Amino acid sequence: YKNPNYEENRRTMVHLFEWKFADIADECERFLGPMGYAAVQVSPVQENLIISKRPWYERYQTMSYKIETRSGNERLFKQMVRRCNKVGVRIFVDVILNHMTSNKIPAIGTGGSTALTTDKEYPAVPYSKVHFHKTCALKDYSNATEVRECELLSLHDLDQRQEYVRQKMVNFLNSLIDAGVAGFRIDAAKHMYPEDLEIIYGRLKDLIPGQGFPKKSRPFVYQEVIDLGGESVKKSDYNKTATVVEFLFGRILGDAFRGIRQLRELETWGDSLWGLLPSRDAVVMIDNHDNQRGHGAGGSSILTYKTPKQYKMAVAFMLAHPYGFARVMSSFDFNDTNAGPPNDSQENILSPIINTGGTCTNGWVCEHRWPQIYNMVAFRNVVADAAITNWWTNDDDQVAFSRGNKGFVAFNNGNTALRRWLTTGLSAGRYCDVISGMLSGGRCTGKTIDVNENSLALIEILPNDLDGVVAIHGKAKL
Ligand code: ARE
Ligand code: CA
Repeated sequence: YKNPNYEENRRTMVHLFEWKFADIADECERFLGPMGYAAVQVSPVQENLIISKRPWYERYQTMSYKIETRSGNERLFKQMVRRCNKVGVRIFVDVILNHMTSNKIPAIGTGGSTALTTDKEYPAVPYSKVHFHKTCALKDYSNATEVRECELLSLHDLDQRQEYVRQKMVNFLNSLIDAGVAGFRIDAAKHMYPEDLEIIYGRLKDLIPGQGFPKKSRPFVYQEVIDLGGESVKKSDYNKTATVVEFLFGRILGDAFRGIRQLRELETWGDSLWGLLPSRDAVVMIDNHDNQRGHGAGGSSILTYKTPKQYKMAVAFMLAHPYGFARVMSSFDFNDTNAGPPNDSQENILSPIINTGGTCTNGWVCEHRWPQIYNMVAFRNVVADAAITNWWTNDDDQVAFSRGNKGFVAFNNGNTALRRWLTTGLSAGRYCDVISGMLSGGRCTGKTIDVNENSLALIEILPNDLDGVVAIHGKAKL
């Protein structure tokens, strides 16, 4: 379950947080496919509890496995998957297997299902009291049994040791595979036993060949196990056959680009001495839907779209560096950390509106449409598996490196100018910096960088430049 099933020459997934299925399908066709994105993570598709004022987190309160949420119904879901697969963009679904909603108010779901949560009765699955662990509050993360069997955030905790429960989950996941999805984010995996999850994964179907997957392809699985160290449950308990979301990644890079650490420290980035999972086992991001708003883990280290200069540098570093399976976050704008996505007076989610320049409005941030980000998605595709070479640092907050002879990137996170001849690894010629602009119709809309016969180029990044990074690669040569 460690192969993301990406199409050749695609390497980056984007989380279109709270997007509607129809909008995702449009986005695959008009933007993600052409720009080289590999996959979309969609918000939970399983029916959720309707909570007043529609906070984003209602989608983590499951009512049933019916595909019906504010993002759309089963028909729209299937259409989206088909349309995205057709343009080479895979769909990963965020699935909640750990728990069901526990809210007491008359529990009504987005698909019209009801539940009697005080009795743990969910007739639309159906689950009843016997399918859950006994109620206890999860308080002590040093006690592994409590982490697995007590209630996370007082959400009723399903018992995945039971055949009946497993089979309901397997059926749900297999129905998504039938629709053509390529994998799953396992929400709250830390709160389920890895051996139970293994059994569930083992019963999943192969991906369906009809939508472009080679025979015998297994679903990609990335498990949410927040492990910043010091707890009883560890990420290393989960990476035997599937991948894990590496939360140290965004915290450390957040600190680095906030200036709490120095960029020069990143010379060994990705090595086990950082305490990171092996690269092939790790899904990585700068921020996610939780920690961009103070939920989950990472706290004040986490960078988000709200500090764009540093954020773009951190995302560029993630995409320039070979470590991990990269995920780009795509947000809606918020001030209230509970607020859900932009919606109309009927509480229908609004569609993003695309400006002529390609950016989004109508309440959506669309980081994935920021040129500095999507041009680095292309960079990652171009440099592919080339190793890091020519690491350079001023021994402070300026660093640069090549990806073999395919790409070169430099960062200035300090207060002094970077103006220096650096080895790029690239062949001689004139290149277009894909951060300040891009190659468009044979012309460069940003800075040009000349690489001489010795592969050297004069690299200049001033402290007050709009972006603290420059990047060139073999497919942006003039
Ligand atoms: C909401 C309310 C709660 C209320 C609950 C039930 O906020 O007050 O008790 O509803 O009525 C999301 C939101 C929650 C929300 C929940 C359900 O973040 O606020 O609760 O949806 O609507 C731990 C878990 C990790 C989890 C984080 C949030 O280990 O799995 O907490 N992350 C996932 C998702 C979330 C989602 C859920 C799980 C639940 O990504 O979006 O919650 O489905 C340390 C530990 C971590 C711990 C972290 C925070 O770092 O190492 O393990 O993460 O602290 O406690
Ligand atoms: Ca559990």
